[in-house]
Amino acid sequence: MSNKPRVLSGIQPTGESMQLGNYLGAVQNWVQMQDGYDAYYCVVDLHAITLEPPEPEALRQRTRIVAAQLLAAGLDPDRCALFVQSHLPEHPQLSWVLECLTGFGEASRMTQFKDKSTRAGADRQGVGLFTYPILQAADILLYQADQVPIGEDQRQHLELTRNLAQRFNARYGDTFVVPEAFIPKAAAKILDLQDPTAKMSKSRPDAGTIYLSDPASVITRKIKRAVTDTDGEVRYDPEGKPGLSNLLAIHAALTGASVEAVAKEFSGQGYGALKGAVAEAVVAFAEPFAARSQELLDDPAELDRILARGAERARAVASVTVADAYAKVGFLPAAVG
Ligand code: AQP
Repeated sequence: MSNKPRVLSGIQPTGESMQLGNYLGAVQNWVQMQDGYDAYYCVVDLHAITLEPPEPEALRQRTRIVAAQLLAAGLDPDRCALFVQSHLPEHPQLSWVLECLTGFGEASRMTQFKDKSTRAGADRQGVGLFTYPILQAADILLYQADQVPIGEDQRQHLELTRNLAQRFNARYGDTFVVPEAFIPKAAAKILDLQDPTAKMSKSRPDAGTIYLSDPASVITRKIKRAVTDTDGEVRYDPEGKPGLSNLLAIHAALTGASVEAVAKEFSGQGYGALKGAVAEAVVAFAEPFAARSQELLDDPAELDRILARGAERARAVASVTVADAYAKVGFLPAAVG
């Protein structure tokens, strides 16, 4: 048993690739946290059917793609447990108990549900979309995570997770670690390039989202066409100049500089020069990343072995948590033999 603090986070296998916001807002931190933490990272495929469910083969392929991309980003199966959520029935098992502790009004206040259900349209609002933050709470609490590295968009869900952990603990006795959010300062919310009032997302139109599998020419075009403003001054001002500030944040997060330093470097140069430099920085990251991801995808048997090892490590923790929680709730243990 490791005495390092534990970290857990997940990413959905929606779309054919992760997008730049997933990487800068979350995955970059996952990679950094592998050494100081006992790290569990999960491809949350159960969450990927909450909107329009993909074709079964597409879902399988997307799950492998995200896993390959996480490894290409720098996750090391010897230093973290990388696994697929649906390989562990413990996730829905715990989720049910947490659903029964969640208020209907409490779940209705989740802004991601409001956003996604509005975008999905009234006829495609499934109950799964409504309850997915509770499954997400189960994903986290199962592993007794101390820290959860996420983008700003997930802060409210983490707050729900904390509330549910505290509620369960108060009712049934100390069972769950109450986790803390770990949100990066610099790239907590990468914005849509075409609509900088919204976060960059796989479920938004393509033109505003940079996929890490996009070819260099597509990345460059998307950045050159990014919506900015008309005053022509390069300045970091997320409120007044969200589009431009987003470009500065992307550049800063990829190069390790501060947004202020990037703004200073490009001040007086016009938006074209900044966009060119941002495109270059994204391409310099995305090209080798895509090549490495493809190499890993070319050996699906090895990828599946890595995921099986990760699931085994995850199960060792998750099964203990579920057994404890179920016993505390009062479910009759199944007799052996
Ligand atoms: N734009 C973003 N900026 C910073 N962080 C972000 N994250 C997502 N978008 C941004 C972080 O990425 C992690 C994994 O996200 P996810 O794919 O599991 O779910 P999501 O937040 O719903 O991401 P998408 O791209 O918007 O997917 P769809 O459109 O399929 O729902 C999370 O930690 C998230 O904070």
